[in-house]
Amino acid sequence: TGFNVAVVGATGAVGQQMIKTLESRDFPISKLTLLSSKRSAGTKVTYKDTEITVEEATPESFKGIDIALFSAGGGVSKELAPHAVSHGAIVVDNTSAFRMDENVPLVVPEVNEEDLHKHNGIIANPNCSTIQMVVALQPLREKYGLSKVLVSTYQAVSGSGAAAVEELHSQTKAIINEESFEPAILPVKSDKKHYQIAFNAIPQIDVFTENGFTYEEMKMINETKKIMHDENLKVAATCVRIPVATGHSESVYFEVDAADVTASDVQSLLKAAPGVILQDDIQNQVYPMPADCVGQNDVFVGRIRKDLDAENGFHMWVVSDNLLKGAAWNSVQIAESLVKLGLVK
Ligand code: 11C
Repeated sequence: TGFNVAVVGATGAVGQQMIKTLESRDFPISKLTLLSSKRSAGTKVTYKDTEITVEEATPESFKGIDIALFSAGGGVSKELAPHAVSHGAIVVDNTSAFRMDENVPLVVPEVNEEDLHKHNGIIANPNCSTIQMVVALQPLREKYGLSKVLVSTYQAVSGSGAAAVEELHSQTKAIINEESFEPAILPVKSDKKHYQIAFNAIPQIDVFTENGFTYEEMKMINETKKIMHDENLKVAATCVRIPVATGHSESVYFEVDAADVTASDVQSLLKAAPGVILQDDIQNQVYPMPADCVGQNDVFVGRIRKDLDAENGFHMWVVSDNLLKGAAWNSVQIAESLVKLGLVK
């Protein structure tokens, strides 16, 4: 016995990971329906030794579906998620379409699982760079209070999709072979200019907003406040794309309310925190790196140290697989929480 589950965007970078995660978690599924755009329909995907043919997603695809995991872009979610809900499905949406909608809970189970009770059919999965940061900050916030967060990211190209990973590979080869190439995707496919990503760092993820921050930076700021239910939390972000295929890294500076907290207190707390693996032993050069975190569901934290000037300030380094905890795993984890809380009909 189990649920009728649909994955929308089944052939994409995140959709593929969702299918693998449902399988590895042994999620209780009676029937798995795989949906995509017309272009990718017909693709065959193996799930638990069974071959499933991907079908074109239409409003009628959701008849009889209990849980629909969406990761096919904001436009598809806006169009089809309401149809899924009207057919009685619960939607877990991994796009930015509904994240800031006040009727839609924005959930990271380690932080605000209880918000699931307030759902109206749609639950939003936050942006990847937000998720890994709030998992690492939440235990500190709970115990010591949190007043300020300043984050700089070092984000992998797979956050921008499979074509961006291909662009990193082809540019790297071209440069090594001293061949010419024309950047066409990064930083943002739809923006006016494109820049080299191989052997480079691009301080633009998503397009710019009117205040000088990019949308990616504003997602980290607004989503963190919403997930933590704290409009007064001070948050600022600088998001940078680096030539890593998968695994986002973040340098996070934060200030706590409590006095006399030590770096070792922070280490002990994070060592025991759900979803966190502490890798912090500078004597032995132990710290997290994206190459080591690919394929793992956890959030890895290291380089914890006290600021030299600010009494309540700390620095840490946070790394996670952006396609897993940042996307597919957090979505499946939300589905597991919905089942656990008895919220799926
Ligand atoms: C990136 N964070 O690394 C983006 C990808 O809002 O779900 C995820 C975009 C989103 O480019």
